[in-house]
Amino acid sequence: SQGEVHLKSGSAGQSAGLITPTPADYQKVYDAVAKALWEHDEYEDGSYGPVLLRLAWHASGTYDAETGTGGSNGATMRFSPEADHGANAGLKNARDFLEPIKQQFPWISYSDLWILAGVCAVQEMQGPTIPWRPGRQDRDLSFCTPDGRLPDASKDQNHIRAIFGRMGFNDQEMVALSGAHALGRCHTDRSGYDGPWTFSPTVLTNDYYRLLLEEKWGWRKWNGPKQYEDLKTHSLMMLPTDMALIKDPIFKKYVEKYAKDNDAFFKDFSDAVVRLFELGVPFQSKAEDRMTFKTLEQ
Ligand code: ZEM
Repeated sequence: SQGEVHLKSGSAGQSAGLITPTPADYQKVYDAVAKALWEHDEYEDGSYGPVLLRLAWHASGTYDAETGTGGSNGATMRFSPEADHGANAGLKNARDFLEPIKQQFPWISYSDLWILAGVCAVQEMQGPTIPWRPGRQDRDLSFCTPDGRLPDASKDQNHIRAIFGRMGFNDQEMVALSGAHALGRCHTDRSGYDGPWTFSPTVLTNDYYRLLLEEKWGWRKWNGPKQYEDLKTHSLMMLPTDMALIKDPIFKKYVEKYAKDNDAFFKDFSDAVVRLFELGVPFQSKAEDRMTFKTLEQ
């Protein structure tokens, strides 16, 4: 039945056979991801964390509440056509990063591993604890979702509401999830956009909201897609969808709240990410069965 897997002897349970992995087994996977994160600080701004979080988000964000299709169950981004969807450009870096960990713990599904790695990325980048539970099963390419389910950064608040509404999120959750853009950067060879949102792209803070409100933003003058730059340093960026969060009065109220209160952001971000990461997963476990991981530092 679901949850029972073949644990290699020595890797977790002492004897080979069908047994259910324990939270301690999953903590070992967490630790391996966290260790690899710290070991591979040669990547970009010093961490694979942002791109790992983006992988978990793009695996989850294909969910369609009406048909129950998409979501993190399946890890169908391993396959064409989903791997080649424009929105997923660059995420091979994250999948390849996790491959040795999948080899080390062959009993975990890719789909559980990708989401666990997203949790690990958030926590190791000093974000809030993200409770997690296993139960995702890998599926074949016939479960790939059609292109176009992930948000298009050139659009406005109506698009944000349409895309995240399709997943079942409300306005407050949409703004809370967007705070992930404190992390990482845009790449001209992936999305076409360029640059980071904050000055500390490998530490999760509420800076995204503060910068949105406090900086002066103008269109960047360049040949790339329309994006904003901060007029003081010209080194930060905002996407049109980011700026929509302060153009829309309802979204803006939440931006103001999170800009003032990092604890409120962390709490709401964690709750919304837990929901995001579980969309469409046919769990047999209960919400109370979620486990929490210790960071390497703890
Ligand atoms: Zn993002 N995101 N995202 N996002 N995102 C990018 C990068 C990252 C949008 C979007 O178009 C883009 C959420 C919501 C939305 C992350 C996490 C989350 C990039 C740059 C774009 C264009 C990609 C590149 O060039 O590499 C849009 C339009 C969104 C909603 C309206 C949500 C929700 C996220 C997580 C909860 C992260 C961590 C990155 C940085 C990736 C990296 O490689 O540094």
